[in-house]
Amino acid sequence: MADAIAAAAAKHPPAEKVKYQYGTAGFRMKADILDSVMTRCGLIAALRSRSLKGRWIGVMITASHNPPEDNGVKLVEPMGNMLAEDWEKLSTQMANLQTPEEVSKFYHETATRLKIDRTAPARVVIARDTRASGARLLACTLEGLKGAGAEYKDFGFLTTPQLHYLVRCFNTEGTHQEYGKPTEVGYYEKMGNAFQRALKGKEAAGSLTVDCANGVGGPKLTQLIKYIPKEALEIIVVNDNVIKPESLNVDCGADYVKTNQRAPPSSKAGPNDRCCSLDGDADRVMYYFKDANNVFHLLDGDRIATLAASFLGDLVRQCGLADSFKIGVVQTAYANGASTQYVERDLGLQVVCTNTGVKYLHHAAEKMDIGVYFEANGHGTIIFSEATLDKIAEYEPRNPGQAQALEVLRACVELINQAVGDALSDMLLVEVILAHKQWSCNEWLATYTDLPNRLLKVKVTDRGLFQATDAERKLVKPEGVQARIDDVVKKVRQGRSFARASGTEDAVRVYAEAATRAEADDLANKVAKIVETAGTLP
Ligand code: 16G
Ligand code: MG
Repeated sequence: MADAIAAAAAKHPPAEKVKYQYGTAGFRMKADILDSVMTRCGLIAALRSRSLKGRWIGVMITASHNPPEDNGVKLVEPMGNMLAEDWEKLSTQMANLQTPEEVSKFYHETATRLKIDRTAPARVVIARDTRASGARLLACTLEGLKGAGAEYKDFGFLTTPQLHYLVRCFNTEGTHQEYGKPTEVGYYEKMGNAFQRALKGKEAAGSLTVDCANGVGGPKLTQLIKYIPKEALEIIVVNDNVIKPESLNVDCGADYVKTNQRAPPSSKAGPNDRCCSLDGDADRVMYYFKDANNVFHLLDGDRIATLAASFLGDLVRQCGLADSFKIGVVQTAYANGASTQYVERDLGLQVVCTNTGVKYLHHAAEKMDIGVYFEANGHGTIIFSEATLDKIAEYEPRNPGQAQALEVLRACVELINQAVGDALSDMLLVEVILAHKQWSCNEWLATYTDLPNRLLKVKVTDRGLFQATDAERKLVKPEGVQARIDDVVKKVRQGRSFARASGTEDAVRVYAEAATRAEADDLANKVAKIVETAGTLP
């Protein structure tokens, strides 16, 4: 066994002078320096599975919204969660070892230290997005899996959430928590059925145009549409060119729309046409439309969270279950202050703020009966605690009104991908809610008014100097910087601003919001200046 592991590692030596890091969402960098990382992730995935006595672990090869020449890999825990933090560290250590012998030694020493039975079965589900480098990197990963003697199932091209779905399905097969059929078709059937049941005869007003970022979401949405009757919802798929992988995320996709605050240039949507954009691996979604005056409006993750929280709140009340469980909303510091206020004051729900990154929000939501979690950038989902799920399943309605609401609630539970944020699932949920409320995007937008805000990126000598606390809303280091930020913030009406080191790029991000656009811009610039001065070493 020792030799097989060293032999696998020997096939792909690490790139010279590169420091690899399992970041916020796995390893992500230029694809041409990832071969060694993939093989070693194969080994780690196998070991992780063995540490859990052969439960299925997921490996997703993707770099999400990054440019086409990048790629990456992330590992998925048995219930579809992101990799446990101590295993992120092990992955980073493994990726940075130099020789095959060191890799083999690390594998065995880790197994011994963590009391992992090396003869236990190792089971891994693997998939990739549509990047040109994906086939090569898959082969590198398989080398690691084979070296470790793992059993694996390669599902070819999938969206990231589909892979998370499959992992959860395999691990819950035959239990009372069975999540679904562990096949790609099983995913479409589950979504399609749940969507129709949740609609309960309601129809979406007008069509929905979906920009798929020229990524894997395109062909997968085209499959999913076969399970959705056109009378219920007409979906127009655009930017679904996966034959030309160099067009991935270029001038389209969720990140383009969020960053540029405009529709993709290729968009042919007319006034009031409902549109949304997925990112490259379809785990985040952004809604938007142009109004009658051709003004662009974004309906981001905050909007999806508020829409879903208010709808679920109503449903739970209509079922007569209002006293049985509490709905909470999880946001990050990037959530617009107006959305936080809307949830707390208008919806009367609790808001929790966490660090940026899906795993932090997910963990916070797991502590709630019903946890609605979304980042402003469109990552997110809703999770129901086990006790909540049992109660919803067992509840006996007392009148036809309750029965109706309960059916919709149960269908929504099925429709929502509880393994991880899923652009396709989130999109169908939004469509269900808009259909029930008979709302257009205008009415959705009118629920509250966003505070004007500005996001800036500041280049610094070492972003590691910037250490934050309080869900990344306050800097503890460099010393004195937070006091200077507080000073400029307090002079601005409804001012709020924070700076945090990016987890994915070599930069510090500055966010500011205020009562007016001019004040928000001015505040952002002032805080950026403070950060720049503190972060530039003489
Ligand atoms: C990653 C995270 C995303 C987060 C973003 C922040 C996942 C799957 N993705 O893309 O949640 O918003 O990083 O990037 O966790 P930043 O640290 O560069 O601002
Ligand atoms: Mg993504």
